[in-house]
Amino acid sequence: MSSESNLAQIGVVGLAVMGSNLARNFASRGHTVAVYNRSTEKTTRFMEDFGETGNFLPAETIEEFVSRLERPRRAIIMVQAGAATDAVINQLADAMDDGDVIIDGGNSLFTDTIRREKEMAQRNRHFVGAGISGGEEGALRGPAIMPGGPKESWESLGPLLESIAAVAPDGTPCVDHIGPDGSGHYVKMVHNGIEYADMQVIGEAYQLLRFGAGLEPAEIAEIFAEWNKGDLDSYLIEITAEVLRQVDAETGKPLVDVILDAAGQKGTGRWTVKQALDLGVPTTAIGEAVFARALSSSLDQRKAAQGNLPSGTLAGFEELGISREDFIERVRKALYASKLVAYAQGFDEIRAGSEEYGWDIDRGRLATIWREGCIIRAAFLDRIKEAYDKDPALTSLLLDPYFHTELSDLVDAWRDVVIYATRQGLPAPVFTSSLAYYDSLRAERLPAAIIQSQRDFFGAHTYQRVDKEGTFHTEWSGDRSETKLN
Ligand code: NBP
Repeated sequence: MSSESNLAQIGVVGLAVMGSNLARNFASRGHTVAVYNRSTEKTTRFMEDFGETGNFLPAETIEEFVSRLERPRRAIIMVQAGAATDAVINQLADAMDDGDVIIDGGNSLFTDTIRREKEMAQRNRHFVGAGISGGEEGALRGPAIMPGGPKESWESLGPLLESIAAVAPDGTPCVDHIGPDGSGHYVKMVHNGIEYADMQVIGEAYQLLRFGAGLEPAEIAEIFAEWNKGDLDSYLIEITAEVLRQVDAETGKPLVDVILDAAGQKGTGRWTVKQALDLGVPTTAIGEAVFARALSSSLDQRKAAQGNLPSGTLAGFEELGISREDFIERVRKALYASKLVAYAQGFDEIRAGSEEYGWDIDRGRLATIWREGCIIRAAFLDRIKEAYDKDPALTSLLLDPYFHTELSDLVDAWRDVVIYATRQGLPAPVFTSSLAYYDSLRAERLPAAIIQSQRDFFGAHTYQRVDKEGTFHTEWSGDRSETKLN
């Protein structure tokens, strides 16, 4: 019910799926919510559909919308990332006053958020880039929220955001101030990168069970449902079991068999990898997952190659000499180990970003707010939280004593599965590259010494020695003597 007399505690701009669900979530917690959308039809439809379910104040112009907010005004933008978000921020800033707060809840690139916060600070507007995860359902019932921006804004926004956020099993709301300026959108970006890797490893496990062990989707659904009761307990495993049970009404086939196997992407996975490249963080699991989606969508190339490239001699499942039950369990372990690598790498990228941009992100607290509401919610985030709480400077999650013990139990099966996948000609890029990452991390010597020699050979790029301080160059095209340069 709208009323001219009251003012709204919060406003939502953008009434597509995310904005309308978020507005409904705020209203369901007893807040009065001003709502505005560029095209008025959406606002009208929103009021027709949901106007009676809460206290909404609809507006037809930005000025009217702003006039309906109590001070300091707080407006959350849920529109397309990029130019649309910039346009709305500027319209709001024009209509608002000093000290008002503009929150961008979309999937904005964190460097845009850094720029926008600076621009808004010059105009005495508080700007908060808040990563919001959980999709449509999360927005409506309780998302995980990752706000950056000034600490003062968090003080005024915190209680409002806590009221709509998901709640972890121990009662903690899944929202926390991540750090200054773009840190909220940065961690949301990495969250999405981890999500790409998590989805891909589940896909790889499915592929091995389906085409390696020859199981039907409904049987794999039961296996995933079982896995969901143990270490792999997570939203993504849970929904995959549901997906695999789904039968296409038109053909009677498992739905997964009639869906085109070309994965889409909107960009946050790609951003995570680009940023990782810029910071020199080896997020190989996320990178492979992004490339796996790109490869799946290269339909012309795939069509040209299907049945057309030599496979070499492949081993059938039976020739592997293990029982189906044993294979299933090894795939579970390989999935768990690869997933650990993906999360460890994602948290490494968060530490690197935090250092680069001076954000001081607490990784334990971040793991806390990913335990509910968001797409990567998983039981083992409790363990990640404990690991960073125990040692905030942990070099790699894989070195935490709990995960170290888990890995001792997983690594043999992981190696076996990578061998089996290769012998069967079934692609498992994240399983495989994560194992290579793991072995690289634990190796005493890497072939990088060869690379350093090559670089010195053709480009005089110099090298360091293991046995003495300094920088050295060998006269490769001369007498091959070594010079110490400093
Ligand atoms: P969309 O990303 O599809 O954006 C649609 C909204 O943007 C509409 O309200 C549209 O208004 C508005 N808009 C556009 Br387009 N250009 C505009 C402009 N120049 N000025 C004002 N408004 C403009 O909506 P969504 O899927 O609800 O997502 C909203 C945000 O949340 C996005 O940043 C998205 O990445 C993020 N997000 C989405 C999900 C998800 O699961 N979908 C999850 C997490 C985050 P109109 O009606 O007048 O065209």
